[in-house]
Amino acid sequence: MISTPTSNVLGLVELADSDGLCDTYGPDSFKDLQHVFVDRLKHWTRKNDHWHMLGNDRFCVVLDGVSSRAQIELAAAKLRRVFDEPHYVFNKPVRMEVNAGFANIPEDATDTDLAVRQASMALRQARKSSRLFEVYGPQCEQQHVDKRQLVRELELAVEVGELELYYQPKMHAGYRNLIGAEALMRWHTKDQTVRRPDEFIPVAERNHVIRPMTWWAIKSTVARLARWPDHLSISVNVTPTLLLDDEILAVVRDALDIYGVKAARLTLEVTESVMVENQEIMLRQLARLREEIGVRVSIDDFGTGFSSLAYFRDLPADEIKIDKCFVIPMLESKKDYAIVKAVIDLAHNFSLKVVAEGVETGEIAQRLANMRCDVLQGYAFDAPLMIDDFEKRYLF
Ligand code: G
Ligand code: G
Ligand code: MN
Repeated sequence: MISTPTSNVLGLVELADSDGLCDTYGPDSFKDLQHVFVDRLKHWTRKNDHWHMLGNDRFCVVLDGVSSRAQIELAAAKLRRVFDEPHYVFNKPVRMEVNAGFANIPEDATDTDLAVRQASMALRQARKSSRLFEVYGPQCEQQHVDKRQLVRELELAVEVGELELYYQPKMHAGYRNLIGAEALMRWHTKDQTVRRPDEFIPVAERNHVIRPMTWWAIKSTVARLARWPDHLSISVNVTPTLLLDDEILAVVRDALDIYGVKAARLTLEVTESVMVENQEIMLRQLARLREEIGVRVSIDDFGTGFSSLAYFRDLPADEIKIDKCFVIPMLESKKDYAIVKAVIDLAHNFSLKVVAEGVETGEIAQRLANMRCDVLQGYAFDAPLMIDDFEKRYLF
């Protein structure tokens, strides 16, 4: 007897934009939608297919006897038909969009783990390009980290305490004594790697998770200040869009109250991009933080944005930080030197303190001091340090 090898395809189907549906229709109606989603998928499958749910919102199915691209397309066409019919919520039609990813299960496979991973990559690709489905192929591999996955990991990281603040010393330019530190976030992941902010802050900023992360950073900074001598201050980075959120006033005020820390010891660093969008609201919020609470405000990465000088006149800030891209080459590049000099003079004319970041050599430190720069930060003194190292070296 000749046995015809039957190969199979594994499919993952997901309800598109389930967050949006839940927001629009509320959790109860959304539960109904999820039931409809599963019912329709059951209707889509055939007798010999095996299916189960992966979590709440993913339907995983082994399509029996399907292997060629043409067969997958037929299955997908039926999937489209099944979901074409709107579902009615309170007499209003709701169109349920789905995305699907398919991958072949090799004949000699002992489990479906690989196929699930590949189908998942294909699904991600389909979601990204807003297509009904995608079949796994090399093009799916080129995807970077799944952003949603990263956001989920970050949420967890905040909860289980995988985030840490490193501290980089800020030195008085003239006397070279410690005046404080900048708190810089690091993520110590389960697999023992230390991830830098560039790897996760931009993603966090496009998601709600930046809020709990920043509130945590502010509280930790204030708690740290409570243990440090009174004359030291700490700067913490705040994503400009969080200024649009009134909660920041309460978070800062409560932290200072709880730990009994003087407001002026806390500096909030916001990037110059604050001046670009929603300028008025953000400036007003900075003014409130300074005037009502009394924290210091520092404009970070100064010189890299595109703001006009007009705002400078009424800038609710205490300090500006010259971006390291001007400081690092300032001795080789006349133009960068001129920018550094111009920024220092401009700031002083408006009674703002100036911090130079990216001070990598003693020579640059000396030149900046001669130019009357107020505060220095950079590898010439130290890189951002783990808290124990920082305190051992500078404090206790
Ligand atoms: O040390 P460094 O590579 O860590 O930091 C890179 C950039 O990441 C900094 O310029 C800073 O703007 C940003 N950053 C570091 N820590 C934080 C943080 O706690 N919150 C926000 N919003 N940005 C941070
Ligand atoms: O938020 P802000 O842009 O101020 O963060 C400072 C960034 O600059 C951090 O990523 C920090 O690790 C980095 N940094 C600090 N000192 C130096 C330095 O001397 N040289 C360089 N290249 N980077 C520095
Ligand atoms: Mn900063």
